[in-house]
Order: sequence, then structure tokens, then C-alpha cells
Amino acid sequence: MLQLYFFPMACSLSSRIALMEAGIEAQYHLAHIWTKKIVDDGSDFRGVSPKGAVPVLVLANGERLTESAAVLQYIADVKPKAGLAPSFGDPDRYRLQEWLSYIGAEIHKAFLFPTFWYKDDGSLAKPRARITQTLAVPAAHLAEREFLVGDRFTVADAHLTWALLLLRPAGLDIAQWPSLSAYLERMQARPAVREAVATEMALRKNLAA
Ligand SMILES: N[C@@H](CCC(=O)N[C@@H](CS)C(=O)NCC(=O)O)C(=O)O
Repeated sequence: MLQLYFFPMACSLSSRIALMEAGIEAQYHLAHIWTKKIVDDGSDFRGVSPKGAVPVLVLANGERLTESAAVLQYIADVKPKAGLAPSFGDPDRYRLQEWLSYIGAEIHKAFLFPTFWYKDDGSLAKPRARITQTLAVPAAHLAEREFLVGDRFTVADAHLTWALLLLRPAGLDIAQWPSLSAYLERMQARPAVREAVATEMALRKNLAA
């Protein structure tokens, strides 16, 4: 069985969404990304991955895969019938990778990471100024389409859904991009997305309590 190391509402949420959209049963282990402890047994998360970051997907053969773009595509390829990624050789596979890179580098690392995860840092003016033009790209793309790639939900949508969910706590009102607001509402209406988010929000509250 696949195992996912995650932290509630961190970028590993998109991997949980993908697993649930694909109907893949998995074991979930909460890894605290600040203390680097695995909550179940208090062991050192860096023993699972020296990066000390989620997501980590443990494959059936025991190998460990990191990096959301790789983990998400792996999950999609475990259950190709779920249609969570175009198959290799389909030109849309590169579109999927294009979006995964953009979300991972330009939204996650350039904005969410410094503002949401390190909000006490004083040097946030540049990421805040840049995010408006960054988000204008998916906003224009989604003004005419239901999904990021092709005409169905893919792992790129799972990843963008997670990123958009974190914009408000990072201090950005998504209402200024009506197409992104409408997209997020559509994505949150999906049963798998709703369940994944509810599970992680509850875990997050327990951690804070
Ligand atoms: N490039 C990685 C980034 C993973 C990452 O930054 N994960 C964050 C949570 S969203 C984390 O675990 N951070 C802990 C740390 O950086 O120490 C990916 O796209 O998966």
C-alpha cells in the first residue's frame, strides 16, 4: 500500500486529493514540518527523507519519492483510468508538467512559502508585489476553461486548489480574480476535494489546540 507523509494543509494536501480522486487507499503519517518529528511515534522525519519536507510518498517497493510534481504524477500513473494525468506521449502531459512547475515554483516557493509559512519574516514586499502578475496567468487561462489541462480534472488542478486555498491565510483576497474564485468553488464542490480538505482542517485545528 502507498504511504503518504503529510502535514495538514501543507502542499502534501494536493497528494491526498489526488489519492482520493483516484480512489487509491493509502496510509497517512503526519510529519511535523517544524519539529521534524513523526507524530505517531516521535521519530525523526529526516530519517524518512533528508529533505525534512512533505510530501513523501512511500511506494509499494519501499522506495521514497519526494517533490509534489513527481509524487502527483506517480499517483496519477498508478491509476491511469482515473484520468488524473494525460498519458506519456500526449502533448498535454507537457502542459501538465508546465502547470505543476509554475504552481510549485512561482506560487508555492515564491509566495506561499515566504508569506504563509514564514509570515514573521520582514522582507515580504517583493513576493507580494509579484504574486499579482503570477496569478493573472492561471486567472486568464481559467476564464475560458473548467480545468487547467484538457477537459477533465488532473493532478495540476489538485495542486492549484491547494495553493489557492492558502492565499487567504497568506493575506491575499482571491475575490480580485473572479475566474480563480469560481474555479476554487468548483474544485471544492468535488467530493474528494471536500473530504481531503475537511480531514486536514480538522487535523490542523487539533495540532493548534
Ligand atoms: N519542492 C517541494 C517543496 C516541499 C515543501 O516545501 N514542503 C513544505 C510544506 S508546504 C515543507 O515540508 N517544509 C518544511 C521545510 O522546508 O523545512 C515540493 O514541491 O514538494
